[in-house]
Amino acid sequence: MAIDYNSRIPNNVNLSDNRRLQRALEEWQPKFLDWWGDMGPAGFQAREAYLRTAISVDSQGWAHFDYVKMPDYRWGIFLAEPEADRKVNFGDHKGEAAWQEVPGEYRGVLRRLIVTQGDTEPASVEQQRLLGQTCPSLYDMRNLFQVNVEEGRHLWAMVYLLDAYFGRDGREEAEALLQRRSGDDDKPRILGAFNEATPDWLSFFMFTFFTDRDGKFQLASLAESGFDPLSRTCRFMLTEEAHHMFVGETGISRVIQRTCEIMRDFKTDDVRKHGAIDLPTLQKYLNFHFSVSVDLFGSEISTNAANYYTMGIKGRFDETRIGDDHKLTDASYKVLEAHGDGFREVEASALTALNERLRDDYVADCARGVMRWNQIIKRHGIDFELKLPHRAFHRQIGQFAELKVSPEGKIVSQAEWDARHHDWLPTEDDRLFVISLMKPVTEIGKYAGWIAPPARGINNQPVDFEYVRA
Ligand code: BYC
Repeated sequence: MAIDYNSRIPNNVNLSDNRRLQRALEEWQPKFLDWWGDMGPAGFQAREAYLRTAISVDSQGWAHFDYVKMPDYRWGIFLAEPEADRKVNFGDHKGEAAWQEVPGEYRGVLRRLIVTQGDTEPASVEQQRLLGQTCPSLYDMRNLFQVNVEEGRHLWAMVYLLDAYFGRDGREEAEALLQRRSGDDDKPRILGAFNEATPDWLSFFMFTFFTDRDGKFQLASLAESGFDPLSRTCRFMLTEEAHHMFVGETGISRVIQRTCEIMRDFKTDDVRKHGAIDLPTLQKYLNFHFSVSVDLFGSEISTNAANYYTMGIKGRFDETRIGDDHKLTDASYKVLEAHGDGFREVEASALTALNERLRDDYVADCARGVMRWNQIIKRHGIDFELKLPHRAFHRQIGQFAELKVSPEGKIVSQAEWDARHHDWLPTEDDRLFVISLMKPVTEIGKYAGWIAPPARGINNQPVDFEYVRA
């Protein structure tokens, strides 16, 4: 489906046929650009970056690469192709035709979910705002900007839904999405992880691996929605999300690669003095980012999640591939509960356990990535394994938030936590050390000493391509 690039807002939703919506979005556009100017990548707005833009939503058309100054990026509204005769595939309305309009009784709930999803997008741009100034290479700088402009587009995707389907309330929410600020005491972003700082590139790679992966699973569940415009929007967003996780996974792989090379070449574990990041520090960053990201799935037992499902608004990951009744009224699902100084599995209602089920899918996906990282370590003959911490470790949300739990999954006393948490989470010293490595490298084809160059460039370009130019 071709995208109309001639209008002020590129789109494939026939915006020019809907004057009211077009006006609402054209009024929001300059406010978005002001926000981008204030909160987007600091210091690089006039530079030309080699970015990918969608020119149509089919598999060939959306990967068009060219140099662009970020403020000139064509943010727009792109929905995946409609599926003929699509149905609501789960919950009380299973089998009914998918909704093209918001069902009146679900208006509030849907708006809330769309706002929560939308809020994460500008939040991540705000969190990453200063990273361009310490990039390890032009290749990495370009990847950062690609992620940033696409998060901006994901905000557009949610604002489109708010403006198109939620009238005045939707317009107010669209404004509020540009008012909240990541980490702000008075008007913070909605979800915890999006108020954490991303002060260095190690944090950025961990964020794009762990937190963008939450995006993958949340978007995939919303892509199952009976509200068809939400489903189509999320399906297209998922194609962009894949690149963000690639940036995270390969970013950490390259850090590990460099660390292992130094360990091997200098026959030492003390790689810090050679300007690399030691594996135990990587483990601590991993522990932190995994734990704040598993929080994003909400409480283990959630009536909200049960309601979203029963209403047909938010499904499971790969809902239509699961072989059950897609109603779950009598089904159960295993969840963990604290028992002694550890945990045991108990049966819970499958409906209220839906957050936990999605978290299970997420944890399994993370584990596959960690396994690939460990293969790099193994290939270097080094006896060290990165591990995902126990899911109850360092939680702020849900039933484990009250507990102190070690990464191995042992419930510990406050005193033991106080004595040991420096071994489990990055300390001030660790953070200062990582930040001390963050010196910008902007010469074409050069890479910072703490990270290996990528195996290949973007869009078949060489690794010494001028990915960002003056
Ligand atoms: N922080 O029943 P509960 C992405 C609130 S990432 C703060 O436990 P529920 C991206 C919850 O709102 C994907 N508050 O949870 C990645 C509720 O508040 P109220 C983002 C939290 O509702 C990288 C209360 O606690 N998309 O795209 O079942 C870069 C009890 O709720 C948190 C979505 O999240 C938290 N971590 O599920 C860029 C999808 N967790 O109602 C982008 C839309 C829970 O009592 N959101 N609370 O005031 C949802 O589906 C659900 O809102 C949640 C929570 C899964 C987040």
